Amino acid sequence: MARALTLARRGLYSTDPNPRVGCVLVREGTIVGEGWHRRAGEPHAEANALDAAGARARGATAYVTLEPCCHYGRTPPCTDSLLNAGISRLVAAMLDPNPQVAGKGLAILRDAGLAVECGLLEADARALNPGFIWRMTSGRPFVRVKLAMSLDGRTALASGESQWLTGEAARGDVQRLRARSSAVLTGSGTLLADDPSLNIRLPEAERQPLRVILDTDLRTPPTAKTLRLPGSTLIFTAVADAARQAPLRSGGAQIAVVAAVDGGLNLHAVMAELGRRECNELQVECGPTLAGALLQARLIDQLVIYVAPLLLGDQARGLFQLPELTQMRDRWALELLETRAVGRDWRLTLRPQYAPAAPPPCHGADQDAQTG
Ligand code: AOF
Ligand code: ZN
Repeated sequence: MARALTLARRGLYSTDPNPRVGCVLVREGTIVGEGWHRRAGEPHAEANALDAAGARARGATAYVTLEPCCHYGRTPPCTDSLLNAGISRLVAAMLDPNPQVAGKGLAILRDAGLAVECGLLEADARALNPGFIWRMTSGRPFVRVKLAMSLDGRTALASGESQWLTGEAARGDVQRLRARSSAVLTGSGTLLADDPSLNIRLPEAERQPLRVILDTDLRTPPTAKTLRLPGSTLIFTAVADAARQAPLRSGGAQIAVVAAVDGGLNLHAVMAELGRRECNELQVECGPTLAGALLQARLIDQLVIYVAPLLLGDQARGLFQLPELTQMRDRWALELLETRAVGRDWRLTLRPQYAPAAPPPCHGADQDAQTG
């Protein structure tokens, strides 16, 4: 299964909106075939592994990082292929949260007489697909907010100048976080101040994530750099007036209208629409206004903060615009998940404490997880 997870990781930048999945076929202690899912529309991990194994798949055990599908999507059901190939035992790391599968894949294989187990290295399998799991279970993307700050917690000078806080290695790391995301989102404030490209400039990136701008009053200029780059841009606004939208539409942007609340957009409506557009992981790179609004809406699932070894002083801007706290017990508590050095900077990965617990573990994991 560890090998299957390694294979699945090869799809980190390319399977979207599908999950990253790997499969290893073992017979008499020998690997007879392996495969991974590369891209939506192309064969699933199991199909690739079966193809590699050929006749040697008969009687083998299949280790798959996700429950095999049992439905016709862009490709036929993997349960059929596994049965036709004569697999005798199947070990899955986790159930497929897709309601079209959700336990039915394992039930079909069990009913057909295979020995079926689920839950092996489940935590690792879940960590591979936070966005897919989140979207399938809640209808909205997994929201990762990336921020960069000085050691004294400042993101920009009072003038707004913020380039370049972090070093080259951290900026490369951000490129990789973008590359694994379905979409990269920013607010109109950042767009107007920095004119960011929001794209991926990595040789290994096979696709450009959707670029998303939250722009309540439709202030985005049709000349914005991000609109001219390959890939799609989606602007959320409260402005329903077609005449005001026209210059941006003819500049190539898609526009979605959502209601305004408290001077900003209804962020839950934005996330629901991104979920409908099959957005798994959403990377937010924004200023303090949007970061504060997302936190207050309890829509931040993960915070990635790069800390640069420099000081900007107390006149510089902070990370989150939030209502003043008058008592410590109202503080925003964060759980620190990881710290690591990235070049000359530090990367902190955190989870706001309000985040709901992970979905329950695989059914049957307790009775079936005894695999050698
Ligand atoms: C598997 N193995 O490698 C993947 C699975 O449109 P399709 O045919 O690609 O189906 C997509 C759905 O199949 C996806 O939502 C998820 O439930 C499952 N993905 N399943 O058995 C794989 N990528
Ligand atoms: Zn499948």
